[in-house]
Amino acid sequence: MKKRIFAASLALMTLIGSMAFASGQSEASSAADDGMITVGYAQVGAESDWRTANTESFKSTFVEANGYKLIFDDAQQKQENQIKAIRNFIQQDVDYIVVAPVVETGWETVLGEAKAAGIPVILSDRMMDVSDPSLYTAWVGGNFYQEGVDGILWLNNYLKKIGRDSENINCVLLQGTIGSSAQVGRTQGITEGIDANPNLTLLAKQTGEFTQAKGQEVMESFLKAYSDIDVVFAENDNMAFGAIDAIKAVGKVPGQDIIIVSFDAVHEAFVKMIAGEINASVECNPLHGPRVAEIIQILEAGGSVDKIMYVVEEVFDMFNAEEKLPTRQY
Ligand code: GYE
Repeated sequence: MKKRIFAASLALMTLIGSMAFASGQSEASSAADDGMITVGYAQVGAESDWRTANTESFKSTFVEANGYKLIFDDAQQKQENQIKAIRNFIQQDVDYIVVAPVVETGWETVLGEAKAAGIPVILSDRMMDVSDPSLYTAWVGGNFYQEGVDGILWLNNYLKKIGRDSENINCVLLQGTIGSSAQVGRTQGITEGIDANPNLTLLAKQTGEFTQAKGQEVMESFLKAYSDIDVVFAENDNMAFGAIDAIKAVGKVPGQDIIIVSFDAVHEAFVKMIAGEINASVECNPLHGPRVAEIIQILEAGGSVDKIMYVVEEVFDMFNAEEKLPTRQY
């Protein structure tokens, strides 16, 4: 359903109507309009369980039965692929473009092209850092900085609980894709929290690209370099899964010898919290399909939406994982 085309055809019909042969034209124009809203989704990739749940949320929401045609593009974690996808969406004259941007910067040109074509852009999950906020209509996602802060709060409380709050505690940090807002926000929250507690030391930080394989590889190198790691922060669960394997491989017990705090709180993280291998996972909700659909419905009805919408999130840990697991949707 193309509003712009519809408006143009209305104008044309009025003109033609005044020339006294309107009816045939109006039938032709409604036949060309199938009533569907076409949405192009430029997805990051398939790097994690979180991402899989996010893709599934879009694919199950934007279905024909709900009045949508979804054009889905997997950018394989590459910004240039996302830029190409957005240009394709513009060329196909979609009604809405949705982007989960791989990184925050470098979007001005392509969003300018979408704006010039009159196609609203909705950001979901990760943020863009653009000088002109009118380049996108709205953003919905998690508060990544707050998630980092919450991870540190959890650790500080836990250290107190187990009587280690006056010990020197050595931390390492497995970061997400550098320059992605999930990485930027979580890293800031975590490193500020480490700096604020004189007992916590950050030995090293390095990206594990949000994948299990890279998380394992980086954790292996941390374990080679440092014999006295007390805590690993993994900026997503999948990197924590990789870290668990690396920790086991050197004969240590994940969750006991090395405390693991991760992010996302996907299903498998609950299984690992119940097993005591992950100590805590800070929730990041991936089910943005219905949220974006709601934004689109409001815009279709001529309403306006908040520019920035944060999803409320919780922290789960080894103490409540078993009780909470049955309530989880991803
Ligand atoms: O934490 C990670 C995924 O942007 C919030 O991306 C998302 C992050 C999520 O790959 O698992």
